[in-house]
Amino acid sequence: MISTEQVEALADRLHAAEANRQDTPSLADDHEFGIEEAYAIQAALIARREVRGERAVGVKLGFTSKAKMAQMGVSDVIVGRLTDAMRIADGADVDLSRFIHPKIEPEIAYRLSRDVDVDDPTTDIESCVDALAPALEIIDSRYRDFRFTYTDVVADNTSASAYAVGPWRPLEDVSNRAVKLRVGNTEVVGSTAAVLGNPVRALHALLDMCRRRRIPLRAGQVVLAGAATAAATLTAGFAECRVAGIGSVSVKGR
Ligand code: OOG
Repeated sequence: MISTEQVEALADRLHAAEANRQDTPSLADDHEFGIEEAYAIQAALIARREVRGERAVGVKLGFTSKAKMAQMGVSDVIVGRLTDAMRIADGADVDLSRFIHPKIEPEIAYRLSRDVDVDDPTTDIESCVDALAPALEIIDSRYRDFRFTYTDVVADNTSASAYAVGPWRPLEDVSNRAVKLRVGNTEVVGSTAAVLGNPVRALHALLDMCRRRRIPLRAGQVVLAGAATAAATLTAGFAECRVAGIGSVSVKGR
């Protein structure tokens, strides 16, 4: 158990790591805290971003695929928050010096068409989305060597750092589409089925977590359903996520 003061102090530590692009050891090395407190640290981190003038624009899921679970040794779905400062336009340059050790992941994004009443047990989350798109997420753990525990990564806003969304399109079944992540000369191939069997299931997992963690979901927000493959190191040059039948989205590392 940690005190409210410690929650704030640990949020300061993660916030400074991000601001100074200087990694920090796992919080779990010298603090014992549970998942509730981890989400409290995450909320305190987001509050610091809001004080800086940033605005919540969506949420992201993590560890919705076995490849990611195996890569990071964590086996429970997690949720983090996206702000407007994390948004990169499709095709835009991304300055790599703003990160510590960025990695990139191919994803499916959903768009919320209305506010979601997370407290209503009859809420039909699928009826609250109106579009989907290919997406790229840049993760940049604030922890040294991406070494963290389940509670650490939740506290660190699930490594959220930046994201880009391709052209939105009407909803359709995307349960088994080939996914190609290209970063420079490296190519990683996977399937949307890696995301909980069907990315739409990520929406259901999200609703459940937002209910428990008091995270609001608002019209217009973006939901990143989680990586369909293991993450790749983000290097200078072209990076692209292409999903069969859905299209592509890219960024350019500089
Ligand atoms: C945590 C974030 C994982 C995903 O899509 O599974 C994630 C990390 O690996 O640093 O975003």
